[in-house]
Amino acid sequence: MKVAVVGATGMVGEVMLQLLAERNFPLTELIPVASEKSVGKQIEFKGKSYTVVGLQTAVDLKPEIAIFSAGGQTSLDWAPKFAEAGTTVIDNSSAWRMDPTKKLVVPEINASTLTKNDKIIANPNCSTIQMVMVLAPLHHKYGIKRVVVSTYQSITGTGVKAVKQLENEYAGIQGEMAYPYPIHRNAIPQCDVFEENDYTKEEMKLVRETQKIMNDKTIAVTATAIRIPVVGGHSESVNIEFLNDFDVTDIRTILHNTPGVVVQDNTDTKTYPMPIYAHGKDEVFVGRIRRDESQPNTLNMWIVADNLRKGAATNTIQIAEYLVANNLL
Ligand code: 11C
Repeated sequence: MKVAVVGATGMVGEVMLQLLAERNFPLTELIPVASEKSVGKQIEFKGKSYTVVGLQTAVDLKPEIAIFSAGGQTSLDWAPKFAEAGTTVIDNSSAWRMDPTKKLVVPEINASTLTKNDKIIANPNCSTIQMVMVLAPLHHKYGIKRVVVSTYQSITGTGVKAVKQLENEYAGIQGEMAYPYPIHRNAIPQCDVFEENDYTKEEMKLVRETQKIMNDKTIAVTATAIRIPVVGGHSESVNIEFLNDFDVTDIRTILHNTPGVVVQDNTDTKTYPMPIYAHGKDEVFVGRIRRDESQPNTLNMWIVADNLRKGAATNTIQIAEYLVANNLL
């Protein structure tokens, strides 16, 4: 199977390649693709060297799968061209997520909706993926009425430029800024740009993508997304109001039995999820599970995941694995 990785030299692209190798994805040919300035560069994959090619060359090679992580405009311009050539595109940008004709997939939740006709499949935003991984099994049992989420997001979500900004700030060097403010010793209450309603795009992704993935527009979500000087993963404080009363022990049991979710929750041993532990892992970690004593049927919890893994590359590769396993290419 020929697999193209579009954006192979980027931060997420590199993790994609790492995962394709780690998980022994059944590829026979890798086609690393990047923008014109990277064409001709060599990249290493499983001990072999590959030459980075341009987008048109990759389309012409007709890969079975093209994994995109190269920004929204590249996806809008090129995903249809790959699809027309018969390639199934799994797109990690926000370009196609809210298109009603495209599926927005977290494999553990809704991969079963995929068919051979889905030629462009959208991968959700990182902060949404880790949250719905926990919400979905609980919604199934108790029915979710409303979610209030505050995120504490890793600078890797912004990309290399942000990592460089933090390194420069540590070193006291004046350099290019990814954010409008210093990030070292700071918390910036703005992830991405503002929309007309004064929420950021990141906050609105948490609202809209959650409803689409969980296929339920009645779930009310409100979000505040914060950037913090952390690299290992995104953290989320999540307050969930259910339609029905619940049992906290049962909540822990449900999450314990959910594939891809790990419960780290013991106040006696000070056990709870943190980005330093989630870093480099594929699972979503949940802890600080406790009843909200201020109103009925409501729960608080803390969710952490590596935003470049389950939040991006892992979820994408899992979609590809599902397509292969179910003969959907
Ligand atoms: C962040 N969630 O942490 C973003 C990065 O829509 O795929 C991923 C943006 C996206 O800033």
